[in-house]
Amino acid sequence: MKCRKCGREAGFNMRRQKLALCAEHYLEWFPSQVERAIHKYKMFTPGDKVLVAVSGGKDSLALWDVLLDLGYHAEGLYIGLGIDGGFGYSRLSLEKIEGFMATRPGAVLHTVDIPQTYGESVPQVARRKHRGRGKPCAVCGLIKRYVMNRVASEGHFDVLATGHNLDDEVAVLFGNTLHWQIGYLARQAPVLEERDGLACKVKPLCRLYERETAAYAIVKGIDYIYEECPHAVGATTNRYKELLNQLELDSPGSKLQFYITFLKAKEEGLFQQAAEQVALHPCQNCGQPTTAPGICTFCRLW
Ligand code: Q46
Ligand code: ZN
Ligand code: ZN
Repeated sequence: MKCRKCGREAGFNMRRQKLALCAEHYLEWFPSQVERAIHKYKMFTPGDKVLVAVSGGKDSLALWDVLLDLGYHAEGLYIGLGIDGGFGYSRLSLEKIEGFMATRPGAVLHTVDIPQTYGESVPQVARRKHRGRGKPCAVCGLIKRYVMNRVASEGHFDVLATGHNLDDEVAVLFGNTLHWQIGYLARQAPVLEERDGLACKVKPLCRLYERETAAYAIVKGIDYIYEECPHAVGATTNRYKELLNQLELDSPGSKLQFYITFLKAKEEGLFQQAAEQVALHPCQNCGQPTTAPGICTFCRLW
């Protein structure tokens, strides 16, 4: 295989678009794809302040790296969940982020440590609340969404960017379709506009495959945490990912096709009825937007 740009030996083959590239040209191609998605979905402009949620994994660090290289004003946010899993998952994640920061002088990181700030780790709160049948993910998701939104609004950020890649998006889409969760389908999008104190959320990697973000991180020399969160083991989305990988193997490009045709159908008005939004009002305790009467679900947790 030869690189399409320079004819040298290609190390990367994107079968979905029959594109082979050498390492040097891969490092040009990947950011150009991110930039394309930012423009296509009108995510943000160079004048905007972007808060990137970083977990220490390949996707979020690759995203932060690309946004900084592209010249965007992108600050990081790390949420310490207090998850150990026998190998110090949270500690290791932060170490990777700090390692990344050392290569990026001037990069700004905001850190919110949940056990230090609220007195309990995510698994502890989940156990106390008996939510989610032994899995802290429901509580964790709620806490992360809350903290991200609070930091974004207090820091006057224009958008909150997450590292969700195409595989993540397609797995969620598959699950939502399998159960015809119309409300979730109506809300799944590369951009969720700001409303009533809820920060605008964007996913600039939504059209890039997981293996492509991993390749970018490796070639760029970004040291990221390989281990998944210990609670992700056996997650339904991982099973969907395996199924979809099988499909992709037989028919390259099918994941991207599934996602893009879904977005197109939505643009044409599918799910519009379900897109009607529940009214939000400020929580009586913390002022963050909520649909719950009186006090928000986050404040109720503590
Ligand atoms: S929700 Fe669940 Fe994740 Fe939180 S507890 Fe780990 S797997 S980190 S995306
Ligand atoms: Zn080349
Ligand atoms: Zn509240």
